[in-house]
Amino acid sequence: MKHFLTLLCLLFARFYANAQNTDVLPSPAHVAWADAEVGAIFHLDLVNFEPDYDWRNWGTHPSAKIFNPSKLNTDQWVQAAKSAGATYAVLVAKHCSGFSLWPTAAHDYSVKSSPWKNGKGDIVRDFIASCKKYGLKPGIYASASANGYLYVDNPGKVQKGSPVTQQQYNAIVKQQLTELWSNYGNLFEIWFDGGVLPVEAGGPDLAPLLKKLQPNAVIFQGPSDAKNLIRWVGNEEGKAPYPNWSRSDFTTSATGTIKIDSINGNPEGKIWCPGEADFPLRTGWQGGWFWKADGQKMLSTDALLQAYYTSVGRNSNMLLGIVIDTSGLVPQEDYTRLSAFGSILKGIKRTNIGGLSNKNGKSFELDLGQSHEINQVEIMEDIRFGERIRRYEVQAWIDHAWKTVAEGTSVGHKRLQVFETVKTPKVRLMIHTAQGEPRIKQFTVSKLATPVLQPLLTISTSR
Ligand code: OTN
Repeated sequence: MKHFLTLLCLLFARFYANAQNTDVLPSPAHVAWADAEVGAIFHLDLVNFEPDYDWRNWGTHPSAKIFNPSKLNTDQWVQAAKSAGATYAVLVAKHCSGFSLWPTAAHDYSVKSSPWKNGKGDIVRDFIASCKKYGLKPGIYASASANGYLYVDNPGKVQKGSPVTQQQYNAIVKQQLTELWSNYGNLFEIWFDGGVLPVEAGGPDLAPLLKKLQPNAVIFQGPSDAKNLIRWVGNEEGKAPYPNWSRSDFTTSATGTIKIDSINGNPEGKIWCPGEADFPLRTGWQGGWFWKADGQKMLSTDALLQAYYTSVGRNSNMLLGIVIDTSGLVPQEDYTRLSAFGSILKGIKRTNIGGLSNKNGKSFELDLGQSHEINQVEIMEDIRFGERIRRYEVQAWIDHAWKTVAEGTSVGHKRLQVFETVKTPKVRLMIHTAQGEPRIKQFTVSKLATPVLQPLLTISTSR
C-alpha cells in the first residue's frame, strides 16, 4: 500500500509538472499575430522637414507649419507594404517630437496646426482606411516614453523646464491613447517604443485602458500587467536570437533602456510574450527609420531575405520599417526594393517537396516517393497548445544511412533552417526533448533555388 501511494504521488507530481509546463498559452490575439509573420511600420515626422532638429534640445521644436506632405497617399504606403509580403502595418502616429499625425484634442502640436489639407487632415484615419482597403491588419505606435514638445525623455519622465508636470503629462498620454484606441476601430498591434514608465515609478496606468478599449490587440513592450504582450528581440537588425522562446518571465524594457534581460526568452517562462524583430529598410541617418534625401543606404534583397530567416525563421515576427518622404510617399526606389523582396518570398513558398501537417508525437518520417534534392526544413508547432518542443533533429536518408541535416532547440510558431543541398528519398523529424506531447502544425522539406540559397548559407542555421 505504501509503495502504491508513493507511486501514485510520483505519477501525480509528474502529471502536475507537465501540466504546469504546458499551461502558459498564447491568447487568440497572440496566435493571430504569429500567423501574420510579416508586418511594416511607417515613420513620418517633423524631423523629415527639418533634419537638424534634435527632440532632446528642449524648447527648440519646429513649428507645425513646416509639415506639408502635399502628395500624401496612404493607399500607396499600404500597397508598398503589401508588395513586400506584409500582412499587417503599424503607423507611427507620434514619435519623439510629440507632433501628432491626427488632430488630437490634447494639444495643438498636430496636423491640425499644419498647412497639410489646411489643418483638416487626419493621417491615422487615412492609414486605417487604406489598411482596410488592401486587407492589412492595422496597428498604431504612439509611445509614452518620449516627447520633445513636452520635454519628456525615456522612460516617459517629464524633464526640468517642461510646460507640464508629470501628472499633466500622464493625463495627456491617456487622453491621446484614448483617442487613438477609441476612434479608429480594432487595432491588431499597439507599440510602446522603449516600454512604459511603471505606475509605481510615477507613470500612467495604461493596462486598464487597454483592457477596456483594445482587448484584442497585441502590445509591444506594454505595461507588465497588460494582456497579449510581445517583446523586443534586442536589436534593430531583424535578428532574433536563437533559441528564441515564445515564453518569458518579463516583457522587455519598461525602463526605456536598450539592454534587456533574458533576450532568448525562457521555455518555462511565466508569460507568453514572443519577440518581434523590427528593423528599417534603410540604414544611416536616424537609424534609417526616417527618410532623408541623401546619405542613406537601402538593404539589398539578400539582406532582407537573411533578416526574414533570422526573424520569422526563428519564431519571431518581422517588422520592416518603411520611410515616407516629405512629399508624403514611399520613395519609388524603396517601393521597387520592397516588391522585389515580396516576389522572392512568394517564390520561396512555391518550392515545397514534401510535408505533413497536424500530427502529434515525437517522431515523423516523410517518404518523398523518389530521391529529391532538398536544402530547407520548416517546422511549425501548433502554438495554441503551447510551445512544447525543447530539442529536435532532422535527418535525411543518404547513402543507406540517416544523416543529420538540421537540429535545434526552440521551434514555436515557425523554425526555418537551410543547409547544403542533399539528395534523399526520405526525411525524418525527431523530437528528442519535449514538455507534453508535441503538436506539429507543419513539417515541410523544400528546395530553394541556388541564387536564393546562397545568401542564406552565410547565416548560421542552427544558432
Ligand atoms: O537610440 N535608441 O534609442 C536606440 C538605438 C538603437 C537601437 C534601439 C534604440 S531604442 C530601442 O528601440 C527598440 C525598438 O526598436 C525598443 O523599443 C527598445 O526598448 C528601445 O530602447
